[in-house]
Amino acid sequence: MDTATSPKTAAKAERYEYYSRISAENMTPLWEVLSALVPPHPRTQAKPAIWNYRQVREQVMEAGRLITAEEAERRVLILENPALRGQSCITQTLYAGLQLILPGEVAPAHRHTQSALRLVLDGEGAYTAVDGERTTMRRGDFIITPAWTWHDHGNEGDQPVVWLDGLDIPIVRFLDAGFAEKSEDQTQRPLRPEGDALARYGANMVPLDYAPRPTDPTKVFVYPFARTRESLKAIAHGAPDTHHGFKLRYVNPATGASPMPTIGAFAQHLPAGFQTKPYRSTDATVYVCLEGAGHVKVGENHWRFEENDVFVVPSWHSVEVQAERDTILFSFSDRPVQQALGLWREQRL
Ligand code: 1HN
Repeated sequence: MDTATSPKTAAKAERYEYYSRISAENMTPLWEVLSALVPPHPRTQAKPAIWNYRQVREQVMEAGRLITAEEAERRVLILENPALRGQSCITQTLYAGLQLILPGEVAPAHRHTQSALRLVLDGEGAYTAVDGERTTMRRGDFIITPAWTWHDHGNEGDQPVVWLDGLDIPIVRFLDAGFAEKSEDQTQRPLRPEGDALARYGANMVPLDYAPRPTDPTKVFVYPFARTRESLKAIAHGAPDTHHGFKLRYVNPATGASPMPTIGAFAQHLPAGFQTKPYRSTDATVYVCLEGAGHVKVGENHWRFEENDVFVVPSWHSVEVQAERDTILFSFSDRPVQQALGLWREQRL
């Protein structure tokens, strides 16, 4: 039969002619896109990816010769998911970047509705100030600047300092809920001495009249790595969890919720030689190796990782980690958002 005039082809041609007519009214047929709209399981556009710090460190330093922190406002190389180039995101919902601050520089004070975390990777002597209190940035420290908190950074030491930024920029962009404001003061005047928030809110106590709402971010804006590391080492007895090793989540100590409502953060210790069983969850996760080295399999990708390497596990991709040495991984994801909406799922494979 002549396919050009078969009844099936004629019906299709009639449909397409119809689609083009309704398109003029900004309408489109659901039945052509339905299965893509409600897939049987997450089909993310994001791809697994890794950034080897050893390979990119020199390019981060090069930015320090091209632009000042003040001129840039924030001197950051954005880590873009290779399948989402141009969108400033490392996953569908999260942004990540490597920020450099040189000795003597300041990154001026501002605030925005986006929430941010920092994970200190390289160098010493910098500080971040959050709502009037400074914290000295030490390697592995997990520091947060919750939504609408004033924050600025400075480097009063003699070494370049690099940290990983993680922000909920794509989430806030999706919701069209972004606001930002620059401070008149480049650098915030300290309102409290360093360590005040940790003493008031991070020592298993809170001020007498402190009654946070369940979604309030924590007042503890720094989780020193020395403490995290001590806990991870102290719980490493008995059998590690088959899929996670010895893994803890960071919390707002006053509520038990995640430190910020949009980003969850985790730290895990994998003893030397330990291999995790494959695991997947719906929260695309950014991992950073703080100590040790090993191999990771994400979906069909195999990589070796070492200290300061950053890798991404997209939604519903299986992840398996093999630790060559005693290894500590930091990770963050949008899990609290998915849990609040009743969407989060995980599977131990
Ligand atoms: C920001 O405020 C910082 O404060 C870093 O260090 C990265 C990316 C986009 C928007 C704001 C910072 C950022 C950012």
